[in-house]
Amino acid sequence: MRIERVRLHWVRLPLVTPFRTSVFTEYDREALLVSVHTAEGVVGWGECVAMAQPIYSPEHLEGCVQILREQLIPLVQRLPEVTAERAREAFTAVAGNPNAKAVLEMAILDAQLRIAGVSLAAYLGATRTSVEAGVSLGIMSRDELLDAVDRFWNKERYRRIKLKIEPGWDEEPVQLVRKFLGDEAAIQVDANGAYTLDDSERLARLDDYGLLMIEQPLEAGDVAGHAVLARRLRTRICLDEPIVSAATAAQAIDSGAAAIINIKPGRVGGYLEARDIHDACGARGVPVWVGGMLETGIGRAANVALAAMRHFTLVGDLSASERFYQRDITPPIVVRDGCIQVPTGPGIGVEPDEVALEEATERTEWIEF
Ligand code: OSB
Ligand code: MG
Repeated sequence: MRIERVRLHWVRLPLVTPFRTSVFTEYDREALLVSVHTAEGVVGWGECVAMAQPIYSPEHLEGCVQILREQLIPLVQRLPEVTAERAREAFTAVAGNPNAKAVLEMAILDAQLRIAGVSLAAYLGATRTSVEAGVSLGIMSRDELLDAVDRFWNKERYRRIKLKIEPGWDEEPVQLVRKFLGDEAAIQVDANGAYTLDDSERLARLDDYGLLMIEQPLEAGDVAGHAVLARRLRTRICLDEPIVSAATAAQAIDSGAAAIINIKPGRVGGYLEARDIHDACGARGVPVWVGGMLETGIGRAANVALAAMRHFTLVGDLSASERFYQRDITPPIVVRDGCIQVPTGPGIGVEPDEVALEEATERTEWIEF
């Protein structure tokens, strides 16, 4: 494959409702799409899931743009033959910056698979043709929360509900939703690092509600603290923020800090590392699930393909486009009977809708190879 040029697309999509976590509130999804244009006449797409501000992770969108322009794209320009596997190898010359690496690797992989006529799911060795939908619900009022869980669990038959929590909003929403949905409902919580070990007793109160897991109770840097907390809780701990590679996943598991791993391709540097984490966790008997970053249809479709792999036995943050967006930039990803079909077309299996993309695009930039 030969790349002729790359295009950066700055897009902004308003969220249908604000998304509030313990650390940020989003009103719009500002995303960066990367398209790779090849001599073979094929275009590959990637989505950068870094946020506009470095709050959930140290990266931010404009930082990613700079790393792409000054570091990663030049590394790809120097490759005699471009493949996602070679780009990934070349990117090891740059420390960190997983979201920037992931978007370029994804666009290259999409182009390469389109040329080969292979779907991302098939390339990853996926074993399912559809995946169960899960929804992540932000911090909101009691009434809004009951409306939301009624919609997603009862009406749309999503298979799992995740509640964002923080000190002061933890046992209350969990108790409310458990009572409303009953004992069978699959419920988990995500604190985005809002607690400390001093909160152990308060977190242990959540043990009475039959949660699937608690995600990232302590700050990202405190992996060892999670191992201590795990001994104080019956609820299993899942790590998100600090897991950046198969090696960090293996260490978190082997040290007792994590019983479950949330895999986000952006956070770990791409779909190839995500696959390796899936394999490492599978080898340890640790279940994994695909996390979400409020993706547009581009990232969402690719995440669905990833979730179709064997060891993704827990429901991911995989929801319909309409959960976040009135109008997605691709034909909408839909949930039917609580499930999403795995795309079967070449590459990620979806493309932007030209009109919708145009409407959401604030500016673009071409980079010649
Ligand atoms: O911590 O899982 C998280 C969204 C943005 C940043 C961090 C997180 C999230 C979510 C997933 O909870 C939301 C989704 O895409 O469904
Ligand atoms: Mg999380």
